Amino acid sequence: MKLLFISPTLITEAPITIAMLSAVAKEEGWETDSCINTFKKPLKVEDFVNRAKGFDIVAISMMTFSVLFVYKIVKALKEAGFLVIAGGTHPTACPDEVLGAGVDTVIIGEGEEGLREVLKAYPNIPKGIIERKTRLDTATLPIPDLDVFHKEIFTDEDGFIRGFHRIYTSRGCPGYCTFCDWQVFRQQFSGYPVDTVIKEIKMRRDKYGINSFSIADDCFTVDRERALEFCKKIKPLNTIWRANSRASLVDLELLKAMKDAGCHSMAFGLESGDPESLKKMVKGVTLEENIAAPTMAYEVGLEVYACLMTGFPWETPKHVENQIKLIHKLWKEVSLFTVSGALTPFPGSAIYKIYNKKYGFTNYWLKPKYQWCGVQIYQNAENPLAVSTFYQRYLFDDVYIQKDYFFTYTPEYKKAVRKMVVEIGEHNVLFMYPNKPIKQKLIILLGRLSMLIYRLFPTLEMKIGGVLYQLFHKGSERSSVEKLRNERRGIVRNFSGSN
Ligand code: B12
Ligand code: SF4
Repeated sequence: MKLLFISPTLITEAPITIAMLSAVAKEEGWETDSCINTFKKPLKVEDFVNRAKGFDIVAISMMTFSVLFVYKIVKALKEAGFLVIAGGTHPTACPDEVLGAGVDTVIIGEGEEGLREVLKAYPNIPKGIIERKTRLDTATLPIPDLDVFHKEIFTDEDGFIRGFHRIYTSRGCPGYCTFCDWQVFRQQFSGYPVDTVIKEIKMRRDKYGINSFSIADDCFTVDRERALEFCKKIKPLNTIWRANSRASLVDLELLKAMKDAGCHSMAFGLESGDPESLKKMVKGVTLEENIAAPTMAYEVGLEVYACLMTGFPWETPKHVENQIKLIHKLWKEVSLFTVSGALTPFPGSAIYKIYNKKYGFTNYWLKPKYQWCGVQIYQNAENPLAVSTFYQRYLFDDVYIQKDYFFTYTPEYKKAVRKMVVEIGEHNVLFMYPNKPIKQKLIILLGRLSMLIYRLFPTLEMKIGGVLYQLFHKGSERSSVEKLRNERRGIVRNFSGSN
């Protein structure tokens, strides 16, 4: 029996979720294959249907931001007579909608057990919604099946297979952040056995030559003892890695142990420099912790990345000023502030539930205007220059705020955000172009110019950029600044871990 996994939303890297599910299907005796939509080789609806020929079940993994396209694929697959199942963040948040689009079975939450149930029952698979009330035991999960991917679509010129550097040591996070879509794991943290993770890291290193890993856990340090055990066991491997955490969940001893074990950088979801905003978004951290954690990480020698968010409906220019103060406070300690972070109300988030009626964005994902709408608008586009301006790519992407995509903002607020955009840009060029002061100044100058053009003629620069991109780029190559940022952060084959 044959199962085809489809990942329909454009991506640059192998989505490891598919490998996790494929391993389970193989345990059940199924043959598996994958059809992933990549920027390198974008697919049309009919490509998915053609690829599905000869398979007994088609399994679709869905996020929110391109559902109209996904529903067209579902319709075409059903018209061609396939059995179609779906899971992922969007089906978990909107199961009835996905079922209504024609899918036979929707699996809510973690997919492994539901998938097993479907495969065991084949050909009489349970139709409708499958939901498990309890979280599964991660210790029982097989090692992801990376053979399910057609590696050439993810392989860079230097042989680096994008996505294979991303490793999971745990699932879930106990946080309640109101902007986060955490429905799949329902605030429950569960770690994989450390020995299993180490085995997987060794396998990926030996088989694929990966020497720099990215721990994709929502929050690596939730279980401090586990994190320390991981450090102890990864150290002898002499590999380098990076991880994400929350400012309230690290301490000096732990950060030192991480650094000593090969961790070269930490990303913190700081989100805000304003105490009121932190409270209202239920971040569970204080401003003091947001300052202390990156400072400690910097002091032990880790490179620090910081994620900031703006665009919360309660915010005023005062909140943005506090954000700018935080940027200045951590100017030296942070290497890179994320260039995205305008609030996107995903359907599984509390923010969506609280505000959708008030601001009229109920079911926005079903409208053409919001397709491909995620966090960074240029990231999700086939032709990034046609949908974003220079400043949104190089400084900060505030398009959802400037264009009142979801919420409505005052002119004063938008002005304050533009000020923040330049501050972030000025900070980040130091990291991106070290020892190149002229280039740094030029980028900021061009950024300011691009901002001005955008305000006066909102589509002009994108039209020119879009045409230039089509003329000079091969296929669907990504924006060069994105490539540079990845290289500087170590998402390449042979990264030394230093700057
Ligand atoms: C690592 C990660 C990335 C990586 C890799 C993404 C990838 N596709 O592999 C990168 C950095 C590239 C990335 C990019 C983006 N991401 Co991201 N990402 C994550 C993160 C942290 C982990 C994803 C993951 O692998 N989880 C582990 C697996 C086990 O969970 P899972 O994917 O949900 O899969 C389980 C179930 O959902 C279910 N399932 C999933 N698919 C299917 C299919 C079937 C058939 C079945 C039965 C079950 C099933 O079973 C799985 C196993 O239990 C999540 C947060 C999170 N905790 O999940 C955000 C998250 C998925 N990302 C999100 C977003 C918005 C994005 C971007 C749009 C951001 C952007 N543009 O700037 C892009 C989109 C890129 C893309 N096309 O995929 C949102 C999605 C929200 C939504 N409602 O759509 C999340 C949930 C973050 C959040 N909390 O808000 N991301
Ligand atoms: S944003 Fe991060 S800390 Fe907050 S709930 Fe989501 S994963 Fe947890």
